[in-house]
Amino acid sequence: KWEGVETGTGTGVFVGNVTIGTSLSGSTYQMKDPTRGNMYTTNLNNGTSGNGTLFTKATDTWGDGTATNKESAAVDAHFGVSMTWDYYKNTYGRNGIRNDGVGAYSRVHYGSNYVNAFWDDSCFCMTYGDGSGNTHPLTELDVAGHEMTHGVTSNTAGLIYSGESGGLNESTSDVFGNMVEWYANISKDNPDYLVGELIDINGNGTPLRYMDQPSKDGASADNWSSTVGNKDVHYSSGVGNHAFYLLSEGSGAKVINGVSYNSPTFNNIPVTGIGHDKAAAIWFRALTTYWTSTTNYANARAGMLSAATDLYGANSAEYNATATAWAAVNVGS
Ligand code: ASN
Ligand code: ZN
Repeated sequence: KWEGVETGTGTGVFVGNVTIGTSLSGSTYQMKDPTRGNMYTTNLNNGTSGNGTLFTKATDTWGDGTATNKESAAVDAHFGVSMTWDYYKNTYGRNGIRNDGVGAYSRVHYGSNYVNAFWDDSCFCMTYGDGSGNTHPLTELDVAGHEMTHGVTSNTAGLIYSGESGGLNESTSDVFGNMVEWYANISKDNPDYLVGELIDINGNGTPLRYMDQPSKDGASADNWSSTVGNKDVHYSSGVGNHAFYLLSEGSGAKVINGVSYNSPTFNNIPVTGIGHDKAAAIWFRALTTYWTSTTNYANARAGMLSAATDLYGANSAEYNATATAWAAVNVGS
């Protein structure tokens, strides 16, 4: 600990009670973390432009877990950036989104009834709405990891946000968003292969997306087809999400942390998983070493095979599982 660096306590809407990195300026605490690239969190207070106002207060205790307390969503967002920062740093040695030690900031309470969250390269920041009725903020951990990963993708492969490369871009954000959940391992937000399962974006308790069988959302693709690149990138992402699930957990039915999954495959090709940590390591190496702005699903498979060779060897179980997982979503054979 050094001058000005503090550890605060917060209660988020989704994370529950956590410690967050803060700082002390004079006698005022700030929601700003010098230990993670000075990342900070601001209040847009229903506005839709500008940097927002840095969260500050006289005590280092933030939020109460309710969405009406404006600090609660900020605690979730701030904690989400912390865990994403720590995941990339401690897993891959990546020092922030650009690997330059600079933290991205978060803006919460964007607009009114805004049911989305987004990353913006130009402000190097992410933004969260308060959801339907302004009572369902979008500040879940896997959403924070998803949005920050858009920054990582922009600064590495640079996958163009349309067609198959756009689906792969979205899938990369879903993959690492969920990896952040596994890394943080919070009991109030159990790690899973679902995206946005706590934010109740559909109003009926269902998640935004499912990686085991993406078509469960009613729109996403389970497998590659020649027209999959015509879908919205949040639906063509299903091909990549399904491949990641299969590479991690394998095909068929499974219960993990109390959640039931079922992952049928293209042509019933059986897949044996290698675990999400190895699957993510192969994905990350492909993203940062082999993929380019125009990488489609066939190229994604090729890049991951090269990455698997680098990490585990040419005839490794991990290489073979990567080949089979992509074949099982109709990419290569
Ligand atoms: N939440 C969405 C996403 O990160 C926003 C968008 O459509 N770009 O993909
Ligand atoms: Zn996205």
